[in-house]
Amino acid sequence: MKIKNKNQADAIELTPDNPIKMGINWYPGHMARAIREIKEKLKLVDIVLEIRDARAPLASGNRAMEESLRQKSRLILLNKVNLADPQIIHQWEEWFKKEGEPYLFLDCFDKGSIKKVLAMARAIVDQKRKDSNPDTYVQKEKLKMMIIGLPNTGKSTIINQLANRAATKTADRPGQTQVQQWIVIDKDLDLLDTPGVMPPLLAKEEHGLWLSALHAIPDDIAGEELPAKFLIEYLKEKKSKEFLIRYKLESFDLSLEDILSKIAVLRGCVRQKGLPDFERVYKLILLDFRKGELGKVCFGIPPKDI
Ligand SMILES: Nc1nc2c(ncn2[C@@H]2O[C@H](COP(=O)(O)OP(=O)(O)OP(=O)(O)O)[C@@H](O)[C@H]2O)c(=O)[nH]1
Ligand SMILES: [Mg+2]
Repeated sequence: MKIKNKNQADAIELTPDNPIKMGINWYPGHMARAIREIKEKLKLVDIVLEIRDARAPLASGNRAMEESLRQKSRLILLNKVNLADPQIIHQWEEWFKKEGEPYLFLDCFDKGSIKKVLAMARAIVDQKRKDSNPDTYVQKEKLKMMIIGLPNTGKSTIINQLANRAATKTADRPGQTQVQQWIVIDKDLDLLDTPGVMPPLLAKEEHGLWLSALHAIPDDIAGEELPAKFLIEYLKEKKSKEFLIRYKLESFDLSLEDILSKIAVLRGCVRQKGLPDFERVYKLILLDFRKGELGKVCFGIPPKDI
């Protein structure tokens, strides 16, 4: 696996012996059903909050939903911005502005951001009503919102933050929410939580690696080795200081194998006879990365030609 430029979608050179060539894909039958059920409920809601991961602003979208969503008011929420690289996020903000699509980068545990979500959603719904009925428009008090997005992007957590209580279950793994659930916040706000859904086919094969690293795709789909190796190459290229410090590495010039061996020794990941236990190292890297211990990241820069 060779990485040319980590900020670009075509970063990884695919080789015949690279299983990514087969495509990391996670689209079990229940997801097709979940997408169908989301589409059925669209007519019941005033606005869709589409939750993405701020660390992969396009790759964590869902092309399979685009056509249906075009008919609805939509607010794209790029969640977990506290784990994302601020410099690249700045470029994405410019890109979203140009696209003219309402969006907000947020850390949903921040109360101010959550208030902003509600204000933005209300403003979008009101504006649409005003535009379609300029003469008879009256502000709508009751708002119904559907929350959709890839698995593990923080949909249920955002609902709980909006509700200010544990109204729905959350977990730090994909696939927690299995069925749709209406949550009544107060007399003026109903929210529909939905199971996380993946697109049937990823736009780029590399997105499978990114989404596995971010844990939108479960580890038993992609395995841990490829996402962990991808992350090491990414962090080397990015010259992540946090990565060097965390694993006490003396330079970015070390080979992948040397880095894995050094981490194995440092963290005591050794089998009998002193052989390194790389499986444990892969797990450990993914765990550290997902907690934000390896620095702030963003996979992919905005496309130039759109
Ligand atoms: N750092 C950080 N973590 C977050 C944020 N939002 C959610 N999380 C964490 O992300 C994990 C997934 O949250 P959920 O709300 O269960 O995600 P979901 O999208 O409902 O997942 P599914 O139901 O599996 O589709 C949990 O461990 C949350 O604590 C955020 O803004 N920042
Ligand atoms: Mg959920």
